[in-house]
Amino acid sequence: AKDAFSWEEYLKETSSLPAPPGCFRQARVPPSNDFKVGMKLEAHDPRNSTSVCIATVMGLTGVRLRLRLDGSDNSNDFWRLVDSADIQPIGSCEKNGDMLQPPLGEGGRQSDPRAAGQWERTPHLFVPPPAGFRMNASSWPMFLLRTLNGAEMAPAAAFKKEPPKPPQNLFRFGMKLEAVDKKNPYLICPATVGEVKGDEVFVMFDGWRGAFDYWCRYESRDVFPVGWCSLTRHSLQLPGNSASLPKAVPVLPASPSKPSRRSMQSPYRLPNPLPALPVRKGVRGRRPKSET
Ligand code: MLY
Repeated sequence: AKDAFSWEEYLKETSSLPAPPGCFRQARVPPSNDFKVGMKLEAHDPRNSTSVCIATVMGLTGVRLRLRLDGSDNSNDFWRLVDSADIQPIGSCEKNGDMLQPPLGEGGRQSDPRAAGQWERTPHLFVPPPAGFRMNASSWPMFLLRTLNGAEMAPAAAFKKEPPKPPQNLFRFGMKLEAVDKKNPYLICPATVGEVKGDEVFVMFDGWRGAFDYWCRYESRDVFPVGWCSLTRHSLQLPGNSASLPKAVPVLPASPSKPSRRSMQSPYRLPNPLPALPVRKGVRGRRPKSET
């Protein structure tokens, strides 16, 4: 179909190359997603990564899980790959001699005055109390056991081993990839490496004028090789339709020898007629802005 996104055509249109798979901390062959909605597991609290909480699988998208910490509201859902080191089967925490924690923050129950002083005494299991549950130290453990008892726990075999880090940052300026939009983390979008600095990579979302761009480490689990979404049957966003260039084309470019980051972004579905934009060429030959 004309409006279906094709990396093959897009790479041609933008004279760009995909980042090779060896750049990424992702399995060469994506794992299967053997989770089911409603299953419970243990997850590191994204807002407090040292604490491990009970979470429920709210949805499946490709090989990612939409997770919600039990006791947290629906505004703090987060997404993890089935081979993420941030998730583990129920019981792992106890096995390791760690304590399960209630989720942190406004959505969590820590702010509930009824909970004051209770959490420190919470045993290894934590499940949020139902509304109106009156916590007291003696009924709490029983409640936890009963609630987990009725729940389906994700089987150990569903958790896949996290792939190893590539030995070094192999990303280079201008390479294309698929990346999680951190502001809308259910979305994976076409993106371009805008800069590389040490172990960090600047991820630029094609056609979004920089509004969603971010720096991440090269071994981030939020970046994927071109083709990943199609391979894992995750939906891939279209590039944005903004030209990603200054609105007014400067008469005299400030520094013609240094291509701006923005000029790397690939116009996709530009308005017709096109504004007089500098011709994008020689993407492959360009040097990174900074390699130090
Ligand atoms: N409604 C949001 C969605 C933006 C998504 C951008 N990603 C795909 C880079 C907005 O328009 O701000």
